[in-house]
Amino acid sequence: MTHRQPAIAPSEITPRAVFEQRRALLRQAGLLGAGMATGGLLLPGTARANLAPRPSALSTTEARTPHKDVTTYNNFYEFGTGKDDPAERAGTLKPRPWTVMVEGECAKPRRWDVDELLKLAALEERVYRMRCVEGWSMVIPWVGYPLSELIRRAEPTAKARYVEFTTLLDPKQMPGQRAAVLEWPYVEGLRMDEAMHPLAILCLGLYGELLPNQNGAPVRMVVPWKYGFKSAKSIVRIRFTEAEPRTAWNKAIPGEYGFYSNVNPNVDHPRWSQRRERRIGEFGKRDTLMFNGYAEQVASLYAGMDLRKFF
Ligand SMILES: Nc1nc2c(c(=O)[nH]1)N[C@H]1C(S)=C(S)[C@@H](COP(=O)(O)O)O[C@H]1N2
Ligand SMILES: [Mo]
Repeated sequence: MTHRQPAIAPSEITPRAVFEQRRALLRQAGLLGAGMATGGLLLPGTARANLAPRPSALSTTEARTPHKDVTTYNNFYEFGTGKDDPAERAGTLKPRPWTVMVEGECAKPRRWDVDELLKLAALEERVYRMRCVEGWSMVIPWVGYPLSELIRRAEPTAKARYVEFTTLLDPKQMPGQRAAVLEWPYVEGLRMDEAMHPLAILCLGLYGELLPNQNGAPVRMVVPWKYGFKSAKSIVRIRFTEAEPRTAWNKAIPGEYGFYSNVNPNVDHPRWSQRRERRIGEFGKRDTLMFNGYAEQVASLYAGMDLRKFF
């Protein structure tokens, strides 16, 4: 290394305003005691560590993308189409109070408060490679647990073949919904076996803290073997269906975005190659891996399927 390593990484330095906002969020989420919130002993690092996720064997050991990049280089079209827009404009989103309706083909439909979801199962840190269809990637320490924990409790019927995820529809909170870039609300979907896979997580945080608004607060999906857009943000409804859900990107440009959207370097996007990617923070490009490097875990889900047809 030619440059000196600072004792504290820039990503660890928390501006006062961010710190105060984080404390308010944790208090709302019932994760801070009253004494802790007023006592002067709570350091930024302590607040961030408050979700206390346990490490997971399913995490990658690759270098994490800095917190700053993870929270300022985003796709969240509900706040504009620029990468900076979500961090600058998602302050209008109110992540509490928030509920998620779980319904459709299941014996136990139920509305969940997001604070119930925070306590539904043990929170894990899942450090995942994430690959955007646009050709960039990051390594993000998400906080969550397998979606299967929630699905099990809903007791899906035999007719439930797919799971549909719907983002909040509210142009007041999400001003980007006033522009017709996509059909709102944003909808995504998974086949039931994909949704039940242990790598597919219901995500409530990142870097040990609650999800920042721009990353899909208060609750989103994270599906690391698929292009980023399959991981729907700010979810208000999870619905079990018999028919394949009509997804936002498929509706917008069906020839470019199929239902499966598995990371696949052998299937070009109609307008560009998917062979390589730029890891945010690195110079140059690296090869994109089949299923984003998760082939060993997920390839069997697609055995016998023609992945050029089911792209
Ligand atoms: N509701 C909603 N979810 C969304 C998107 C969006 O525009 N709206 N963008 C998707 C895309 S293209 C990507 S790459 C990821 C980005 O997630 P991140 O900003 O937390 O890295 O979110 C996905 N989920
Ligand atoms: Mo993306």
